Amino acid sequence: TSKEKLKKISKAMSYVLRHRPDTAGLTLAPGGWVAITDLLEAFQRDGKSVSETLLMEVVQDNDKQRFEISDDGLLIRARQGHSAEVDLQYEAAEPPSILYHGTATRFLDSIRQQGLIKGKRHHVHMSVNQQTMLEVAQRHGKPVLLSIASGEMHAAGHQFFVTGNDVWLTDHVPPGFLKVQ
Ligand code: HQG
Repeated sequence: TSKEKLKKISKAMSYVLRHRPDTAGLTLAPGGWVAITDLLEAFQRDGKSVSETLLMEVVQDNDKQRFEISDDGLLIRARQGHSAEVDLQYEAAEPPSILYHGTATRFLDSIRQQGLIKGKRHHVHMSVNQQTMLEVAQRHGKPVLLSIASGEMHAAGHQFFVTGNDVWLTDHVPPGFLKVQ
């Protein structure tokens, strides 16, 4: 299957599983899960025919491993990036001492004042991988990398969560824990 086709389906899945399950007549169960058969039926109603094999190809080939299949193979969810109201049920975890966040230079003044805010998403997204974060940054403009004193934040009582694809999540990063690289 062509990369473009897989990407198009991945985007449609992200839209439903992260932001607007209602547009597909779906509800996210706790954890963000929906039945794979329900998702496939929703696509079919919408005139997009996606087979289960193709869906699995999207999940497996996905560059960022955005989607996760439940252990019993029946359910699917997006690992992170949601704006829809849902409890992803991630357990709090101790972060590495430094994490990175990629952003655009045009946001720096505001970030220096407010810190990193989650906006419409549930969390601020961070990673140990600087390259990944620079790629995220490029979506917004001239990229800049911020380092976050996540170890100090954790010691100060801030909660962190880690997803199955190594994205670290937290509610807010106050300016005092940030450094422009
Ligand atoms: C910035 C993608 C002004 C923040 C990626 C970012 C990621 C502020 C933008 C995931 C700010 C929000 C999330 C403040 C933060 N003032 N701007 N106080 N605080 N910002 O897209 O982190 O490909 O909601 O720096 O891989 O870019 O979709 O967040 O530039 O993991 O799977 O506001 O989305 O994943 O943008 O990206 P976003 P993000 P997918």
